[in-house]
Amino acid sequence: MLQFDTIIIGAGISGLYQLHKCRDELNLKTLVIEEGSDIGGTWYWNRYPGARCDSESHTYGYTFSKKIYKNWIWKEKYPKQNTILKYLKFVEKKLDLKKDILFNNKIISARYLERKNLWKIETNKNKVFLTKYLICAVGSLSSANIPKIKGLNAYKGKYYHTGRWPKKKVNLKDQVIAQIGTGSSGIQVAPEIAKVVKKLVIFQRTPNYSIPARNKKLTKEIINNYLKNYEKIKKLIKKTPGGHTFSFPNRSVFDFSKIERDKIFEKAWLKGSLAFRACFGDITKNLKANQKASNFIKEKILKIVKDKKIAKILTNFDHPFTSKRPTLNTNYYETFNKKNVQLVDLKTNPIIKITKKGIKTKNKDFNFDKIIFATGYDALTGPLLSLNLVGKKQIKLKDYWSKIPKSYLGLMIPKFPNLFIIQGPGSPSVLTNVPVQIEQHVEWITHCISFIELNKKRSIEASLSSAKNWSNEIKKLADASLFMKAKSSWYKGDNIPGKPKVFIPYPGGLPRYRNICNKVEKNQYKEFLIK
Ligand code: N01
Repeated sequence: MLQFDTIIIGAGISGLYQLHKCRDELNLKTLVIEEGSDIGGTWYWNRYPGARCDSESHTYGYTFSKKIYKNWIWKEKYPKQNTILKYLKFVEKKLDLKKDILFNNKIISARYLERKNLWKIETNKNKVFLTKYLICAVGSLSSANIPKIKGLNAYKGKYYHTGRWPKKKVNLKDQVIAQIGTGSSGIQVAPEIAKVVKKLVIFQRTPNYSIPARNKKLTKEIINNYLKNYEKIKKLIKKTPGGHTFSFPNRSVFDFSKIERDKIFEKAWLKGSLAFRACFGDITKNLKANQKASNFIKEKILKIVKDKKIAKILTNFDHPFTSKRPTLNTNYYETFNKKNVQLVDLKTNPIIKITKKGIKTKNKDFNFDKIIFATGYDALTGPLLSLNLVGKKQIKLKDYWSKIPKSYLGLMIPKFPNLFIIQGPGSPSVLTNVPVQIEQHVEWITHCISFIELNKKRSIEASLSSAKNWSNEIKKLADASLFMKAKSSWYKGDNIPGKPKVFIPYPGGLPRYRNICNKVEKNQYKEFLIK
């Protein structure tokens, strides 16, 4: 049985950086195990038409190396899936990472052997490894959720999930296609496929707020400017709550007249960015202020969509703006003006079952050549639970997390020694521009392992009391936020039957979180049990 110092699960943005740090900085014998046939993580699996990031490209990547930052040119404001893959391949080559990655192996179990102080890892290809440190770099949005709709097995056509899109081109040309789901993925996929299909029927359960992305080619001037400002950008994205370049101003929605306020909203709408929510400091905090932003977006949609009935269904919001993940779009609302696009409101006309030929709703039987599920993920906890982790005293993670995903800082779990999580539940993760959080996590984990090794310790484990306090802190912050005003959201586990209904990520913002993590490190991990 091959033994390593560190095994990292996942070769996405986090796994690649963690490999570099463990292997090249700590000189640990390190292996990455990856289910896919290549690197990329999220950007390997999400190949659906229209897949694009909604963080601005010059902030979406690694900042740890000036050389890497300055030698890669982003050509568009928002990078598309394939561009991000190319970028990651460029980084991989620079750091020579592939030689330590085992592809096409899915972890089927990971068990802590107490006496040996080693993790035993098994893959679906019957490979077994031992390791002292196990680092889960499995992503927060990688467990695709295909809802259990009656009849799916009987369906004769092909169906796809956006997050598991095949490598081989999916032929959609002149076909009749169903799309279920209108979150970030659905909003991106619909306008792209509407261009080629004979008919697209979009099944919407809840309308989402979406701001125009206004993607564009970057001019030489913009490119030179961001390259020149590498140090500044690197500092700035560490200071803002979401790891973007924008922060929230002090000004309130109520400091302005409607005309003045709408001018500010209009400017942000025309610019196109997630920064729309930061037009005023109170949009994400105060329901009444939030309503003003919500009304502005609603008015815009009502103007774009020509059919009044459809426009009404698209604006029948049941949650405050930003209480669920806000999205950016390219011609999403305009798509509903096309003759080949139809919207089905699942609130009034729910799906009864999937049939051999298509979908039966309360009011109609549809035939489809293919069905696209843009139905999201078992977010944050799902990817970790799928590893079948077993900690001290044979405790299964699935049982340990049956009521709440207990962790400290989202980085470590009591009873699971030497197991680290990047982007885990209990960390800011999905509420941030992901690579910024990833770098912070990878660096914290690297320092922590270095501390254990230098001090010749056997193991480190989050204490029960620190995990309990951390859950309370998350609850307190979430309860005071607008996130809890959403009737149903994957931030709270509402989208997966049987999942604990608690707010999962840490909602206190990156700077506050980073300070806490830094303090823990400076105090030599007092909140942890070290042996
Ligand atoms: O998934 P989602 P996503 N019947 O969960 C609907 C990141 N991301 O893949 O709102 C009918 O947001 C569900 O309806 P409802 C980003 O963090 C980023 O779109 O639950 N409908 C919803 O409309 C994002 O937030 C980017 O009522 C069902 C949709 O499916 C996260 O990934 C791009 C249903 C799911 O939306 C997830 O986004 C893509 C059912 N049984 C993703 N079950 C960018 O950076 C679910 N739905 C641009």
